[in-house]
Amino acid sequence: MSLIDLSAYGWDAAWAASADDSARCGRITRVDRGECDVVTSDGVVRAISDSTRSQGAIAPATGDWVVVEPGPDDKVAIVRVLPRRHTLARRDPSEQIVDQVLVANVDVVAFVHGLDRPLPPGRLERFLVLAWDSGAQPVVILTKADRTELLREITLVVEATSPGVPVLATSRVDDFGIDAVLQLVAPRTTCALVGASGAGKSTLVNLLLGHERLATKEVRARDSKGRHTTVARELILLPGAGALVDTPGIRSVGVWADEAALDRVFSDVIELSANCRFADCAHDREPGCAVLGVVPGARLARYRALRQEIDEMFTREEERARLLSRGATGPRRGPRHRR
Ligand SMILES: Nc1nc2c(ncn2[C@@H]2O[C@H](COP(=O)(O)OP(=O)(O)O)[C@@H](O)[C@H]2O)c(=O)[nH]1
Ligand SMILES: [Mg+2]
Ligand SMILES: [Zn+2]
Repeated sequence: MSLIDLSAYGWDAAWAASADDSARCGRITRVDRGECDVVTSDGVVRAISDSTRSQGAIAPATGDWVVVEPGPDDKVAIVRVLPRRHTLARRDPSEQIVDQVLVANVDVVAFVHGLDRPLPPGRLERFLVLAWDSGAQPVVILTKADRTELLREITLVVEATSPGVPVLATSRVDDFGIDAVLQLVAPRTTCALVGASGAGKSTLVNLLLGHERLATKEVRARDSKGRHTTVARELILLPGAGALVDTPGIRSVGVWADEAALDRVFSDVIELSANCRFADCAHDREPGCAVLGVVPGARLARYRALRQEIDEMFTREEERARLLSRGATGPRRGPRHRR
């Protein structure tokens, strides 16, 4: 008799097929200090990553489905990470030349922003590139709607910056907009909340859970900066709905993505460029450019800068692949496609 129904966490026939019949499987709900919490059908167990046996290069991440075996003490050992579906990743802020998986097996990536502070469009675009690249559905959630009189205006600007991305607004006052957020977290799916510290992510989780389950802290009134209260990426099951992943504030958003993700974020540029006179138009000062003067210059400049960043990422990755081809381990992620 199992205590926990893993299908509520998204376990399905395809996951079962990718594991051994006899294997004991579970989902990582939290990673900290080199250990993980893994929810299995018998309950939550503490797990260590058995790096000698699991694929050396794959560090388990919150959201991963894993195979576990009995380990030392009362812990279990992670012996295999099942092949990931959609993965939210960024460029590793410390190593720079590799990606860092933030959340594995995610269906919806929600960028959360608090309306008590301005939203730099470049930051929104960077998050959206990562979100589109994950393969999950990107969403923008504007929290603290009670803190602005310009909700409609801001929403319109954000929508114009995020083609194809639903934009929701919420407030803890009267639970404004919470039902719409709940709709994003369908049963057996996983929704990750990402954004700056103090944006209101943990508050949102609490509102959705209907009780104070996570610690939130007052932001400093002086500058609206949040203090880091959420320290680990944590997967939480919403009764009757799906799973939410609360994350600590993300400061650096190094882009690690295919150009296709960039094209999604800047689909206005891509669509217009079909009418540029030259096929390789850089939308800089070329004659017959259909983008210049239509897309705001600042957005166009950010597009060019992100393109260059992605180009440099490929150069670094190709360099790394060359180095690795002489060594033992393979790349962490499948090959990417340069256009
Ligand atoms: N006025 C207002 N404050 C909010 C709202 N949601 C969150 N906050 C406050 O914003 C601060 C940061 O919230 P928290 O959920 O910890 O942010 P996190 O770092 O993204 O998890 C706390 O003081 C919350 O009480 C809201 O809808 N309206
Ligand atoms: Mg938090
Ligand atoms: Zn052009």
